[in-house]
Amino acid sequence: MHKKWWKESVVYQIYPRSFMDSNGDGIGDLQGIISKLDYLKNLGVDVIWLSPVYESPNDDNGYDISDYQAIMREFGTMGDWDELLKEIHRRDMKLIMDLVVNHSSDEHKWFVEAKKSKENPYRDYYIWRKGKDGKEPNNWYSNFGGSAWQYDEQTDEYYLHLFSKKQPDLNWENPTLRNEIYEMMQWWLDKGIDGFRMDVINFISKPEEMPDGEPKPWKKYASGSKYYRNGPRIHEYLQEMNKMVLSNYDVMTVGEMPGVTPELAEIYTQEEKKELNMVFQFEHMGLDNGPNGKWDLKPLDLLDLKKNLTKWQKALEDKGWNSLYFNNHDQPRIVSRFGNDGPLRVESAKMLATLLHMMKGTPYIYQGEEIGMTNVQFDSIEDYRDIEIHQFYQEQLEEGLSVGKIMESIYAKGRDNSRTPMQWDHTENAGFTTGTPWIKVNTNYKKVNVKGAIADPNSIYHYYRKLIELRKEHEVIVYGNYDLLLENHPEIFAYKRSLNGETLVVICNFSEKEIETNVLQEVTFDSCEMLISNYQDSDKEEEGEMILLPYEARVYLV
Ligand code: TEU
Ligand code: CA
Repeated sequence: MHKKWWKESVVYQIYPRSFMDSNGDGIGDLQGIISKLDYLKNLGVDVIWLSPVYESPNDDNGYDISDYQAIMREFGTMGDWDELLKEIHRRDMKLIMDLVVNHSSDEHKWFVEAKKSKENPYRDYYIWRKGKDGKEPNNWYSNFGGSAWQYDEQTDEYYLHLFSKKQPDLNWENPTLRNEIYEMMQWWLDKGIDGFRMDVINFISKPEEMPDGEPKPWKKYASGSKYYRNGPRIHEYLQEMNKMVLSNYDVMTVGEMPGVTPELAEIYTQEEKKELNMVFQFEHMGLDNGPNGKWDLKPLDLLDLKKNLTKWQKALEDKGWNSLYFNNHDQPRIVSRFGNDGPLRVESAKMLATLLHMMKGTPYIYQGEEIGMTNVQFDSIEDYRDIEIHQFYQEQLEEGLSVGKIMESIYAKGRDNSRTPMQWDHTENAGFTTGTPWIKVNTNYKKVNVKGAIADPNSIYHYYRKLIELRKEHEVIVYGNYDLLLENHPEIFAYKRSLNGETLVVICNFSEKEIETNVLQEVTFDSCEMLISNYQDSDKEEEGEMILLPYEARVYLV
């Protein structure tokens, strides 16, 4: 058990565009965030992760950066940012920034230069290839649809973009580029930030040859992910970054890593390897995907979730560290996805929170999760803002799918589900802006909002506060080992945590039914204290038998 502040912390993610607008232009901003810091402090979070606030043409809402050392004008100024950091530190919280260095914006000065000629000193900052037989250099598709290569007439070559064509991939093979990035990171760290969340950081190393992906006969392009995820030099780059930059500061790092396995995560996060503190894995977020990926809908089988999360808990138990999340700006709202956003919204949101926050790892809360915000359904595609949604919509239409079918996928999985404005109160636009919001507010804001949640002692918000408080009171929640209970039960997710003779038992009913269980018989106990539960009148167990109400969650200290 190696103690670290970032293991004991709870992180809160802010998506600035949608958090709080201070000047009525309909776009969240830094002064808006500053005005809500007391709210976050009262919730009890320790670390704030800010999604990108850098200068950007906003093709992908700031994940396309045109200047890594400037603040997006819509969000404020560097002065506002300095004030934000100061105000966060004054409240004894920490700030981590988003580091998006797999790609830049095509409007970054490096790329503007690189495009000018093959001899330009910045040319090699990006990944250029000649075409093959008048076509793209290989058959990879971009994660947002279409080819991953964009033809550039001026120099008669293609550049690689794993995301939109306005997000050209940076060439990490080039040591000058790597140094440039390390210096930029250092510049932010010297300003006093407390770490980084690193965007698709396991994509930065690509094999020189860039082989074709395996094509599906009916598709034009194929996935190259096998070649660019966890690529040949990835550990070398992360170790270099750690040595050159991170090791000189007491900071936390979390790498976003689609396609990471527990075996790889162990390497990425174990201390001796000197790479990162933790990673965001994606396996549990893919359990409701059909064979054709995220838009192909499939109901969640609880046994899959139990198996998956348990695998991650066990794999990183002694070496490495887990990050715990159900939500972020790319994922639909968890209460709509794995819970019930109708009559049992409050119960199921609390149950899901219990399940996650009692596991071993650092928990992440995404803005609005703490009040049980839900998915949205806009009637018109015009109301959606996300580039991924629009590219998906266009491609599916071209393939002949019905609008109804396409919208069904967007309603379930679209990223804008989590990007609607934060719901602060019951006034117009949920108190987010006095102007016209850049994306529509969820119509349920009169019922689901911060003001109401603070006033109601039984709200999801107060439940989160309690969960965070418990983490500060019981070491077993942070450092205890994990073991699954009732392995094959299709509706109950139960586990225990143990540390120095202390045991925590976590019991979650994932169904809308009452369920009788004897889970407590699996642990020997003299006395049992209930630490938290989401029903006030939980059935009192007799000889280990208990009846769990719909979505009931309980945590016992044995
Ligand atoms: O996301 C990376 C990623 O692979 C996915 O989560 C992606 O968002 C896609 O939706 C899969 O369907 C990161 C950022 O979190 C995301 O917001 C950015 O769009 C992306 O990188 C590019 O920077
Ligand atoms: Ca604003």
